[in-house]
Amino acid sequence: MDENARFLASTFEHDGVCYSKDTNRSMIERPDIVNCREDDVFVASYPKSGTTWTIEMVSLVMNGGNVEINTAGHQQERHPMLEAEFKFPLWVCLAVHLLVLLKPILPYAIMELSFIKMLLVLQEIAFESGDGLKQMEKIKPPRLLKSHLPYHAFPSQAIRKKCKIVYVARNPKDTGVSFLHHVSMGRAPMDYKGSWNDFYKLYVNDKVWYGSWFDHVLTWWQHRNDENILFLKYEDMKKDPRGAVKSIADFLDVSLTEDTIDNIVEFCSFKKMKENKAVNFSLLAGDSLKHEFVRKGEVGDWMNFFTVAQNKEYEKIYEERMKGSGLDFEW
Ligand code: PPS
Repeated sequence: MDENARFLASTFEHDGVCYSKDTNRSMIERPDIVNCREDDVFVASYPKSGTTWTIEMVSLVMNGGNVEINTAGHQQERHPMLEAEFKFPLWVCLAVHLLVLLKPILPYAIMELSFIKMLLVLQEIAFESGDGLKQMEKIKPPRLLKSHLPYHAFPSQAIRKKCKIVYVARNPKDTGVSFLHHVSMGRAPMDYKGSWNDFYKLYVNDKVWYGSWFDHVLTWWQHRNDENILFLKYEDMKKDPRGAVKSIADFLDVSLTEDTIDNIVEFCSFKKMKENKAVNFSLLAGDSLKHEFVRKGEVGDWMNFFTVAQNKEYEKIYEERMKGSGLDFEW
């Protein structure tokens, strides 16, 4: 089986949108099953648009810039992805459960083995918070939650109750390149072994998780003026991170001192986020990943990947799909 066929075999489709099998299918089919509170806040996005970065900013704005809270646990535990439902092989589940049972009597030397440590972290982070629906019930309000769901599949209670939603979008070329690195990180389901040229075929044909970038971004864009939605762009955040923190604070009716804003910007800088174990995936996977999660964080990395022909084809699609939308990106 070629890599693209193997990738597609680990997905399912609903309403014409492709999803990873680690997505909660019942939630996609029944957006009304998610219990939302009026004070829930969401960060929504197409994958690889700067979601983790935005969540850190929103989270710090909500807690008044208290960075200690944000280093206490992995972001996935604090702000779970609603639709995540990670499915692990049976042997991993058995090994983790056995380890948890034996933990009190196992010698220190064994507990220090990196494989054992990894299983324990998996148990703490992935088993618990890898089920978004369960994890969100454990968090104290006001909750900040993550989702990559398209507007039509977003929890209907959140829309009806006018929960605040920060949507972040990134130009589709850099998003596509970042997406390739994500699916190729090395751990199933992110164990894609194809090249950029292979992945481009999936991307341009909307056969990647969460489907078409255009459908996703443009549908949310149509709601940009809804009172409960703040639409941000990754490229603007790069240029003016302070401005982004301020607009998030205004949107959430939080007043912050200038110093606090500076601290949030600093804590969420690319350099700091790359080192921050609570966001950079190193807790989940040690040093074994092929690509870092907080990888390059640049505008324009697509130029290192798109061929001239791919760029020409993509520009044409972009012109057609974005025409008249009033939305544009710098790349
Ligand atoms: S995910 O898996 O969909 O939640 O990924 P997401 O967080 O949306 O996007 C990951 C990309 O965001 C980059 N990133 C940042 N860029 C700038 N500044 C900061 N602080 C920052 N933090 C994360 C990250 O490096 C990924 O982009 P690429 O292009 O792969 O580097």
